[in-house]
Amino acid sequence: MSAREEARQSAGGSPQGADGTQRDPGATAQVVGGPPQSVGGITIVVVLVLGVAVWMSLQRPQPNSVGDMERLSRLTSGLGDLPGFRADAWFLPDEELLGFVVVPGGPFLMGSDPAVDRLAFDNEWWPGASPQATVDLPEFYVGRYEVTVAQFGAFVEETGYRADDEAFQQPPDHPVATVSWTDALAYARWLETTLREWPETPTELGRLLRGGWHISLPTEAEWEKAARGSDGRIYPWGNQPRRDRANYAGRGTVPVGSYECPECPFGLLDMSGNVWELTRSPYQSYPYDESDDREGLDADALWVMRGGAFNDPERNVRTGIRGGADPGVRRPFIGFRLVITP
Ligand SMILES: [Ca+2]
Ligand SMILES: [Ca+2]
Repeated sequence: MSAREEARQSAGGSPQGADGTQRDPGATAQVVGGPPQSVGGITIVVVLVLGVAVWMSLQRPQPNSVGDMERLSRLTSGLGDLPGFRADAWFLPDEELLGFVVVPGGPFLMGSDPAVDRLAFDNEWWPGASPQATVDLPEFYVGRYEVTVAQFGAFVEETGYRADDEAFQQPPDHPVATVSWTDALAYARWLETTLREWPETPTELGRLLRGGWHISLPTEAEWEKAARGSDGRIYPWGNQPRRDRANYAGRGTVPVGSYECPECPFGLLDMSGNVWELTRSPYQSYPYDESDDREGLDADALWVMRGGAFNDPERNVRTGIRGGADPGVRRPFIGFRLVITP
């Protein structure tokens, strides 16, 4: 048994992760603990980062089979009238900022207080006197919706990127899933370049991207602030679970934005449920600290994912939930949304 499995077992929660050790899609990761930092670990991280860089370069446009390209052409050419999305803009949302909304700079309450949130897992508590902490973030932009099948399909069609066929099994306006952390970042990088160069990119977005801002996955702090705003609420809409506000405890994904949520901060939809959302934060114990995100990683590293999915119980769609995904894992309940940050 690996150290991580032991940590999972001893956590008292479900001992499984989204790492292929469990086939039941309802059993999503609850991860506790992590390996100690070490010099050897840092070396492995360097090797890992280089390995990923080489692997990414190999993933750059490669022709897929003729059959693959024909299938993808059919996918996107048949989507000309997808309501709410722009066929002329890679099926991004038909909104002023192509679906991105601003999250103003300022502090928010991160983590979970088990005295307030009785469903909180202990990996959501901060060490020390208070189980929650105030974290201050500068302004950033976040997608109102999860990235869709059509959006990811447009990227694959345009670049020949090798994705898993399973990513295209759901309807075009559903969140894309069965994508890995690497797939998600590849899409983000492509979209950043594409929108930086496109003459029709909305002025505000173009200004950001040409000014050096980047499109990426959110950090888990960015994700959590976007999901719960500044008042420490347990769910995006308030402190009680609501089946009319998010797709959870169900059987499958639904089109993004299907559940209205007027109470949700920043007008964001599906932060809870539909699909788990990958972040660019490695799984580490709290206190949350972005500055050490490259330390202590080794072959056991996980990426934090947030928000729960269509097949999770209410406990897993709280704003404080922290799941973990192995870097290469692709699952039908794990997807992502994007941010634009300085
Ligand atoms: Ca979600
Ligand atoms: Ca960290």
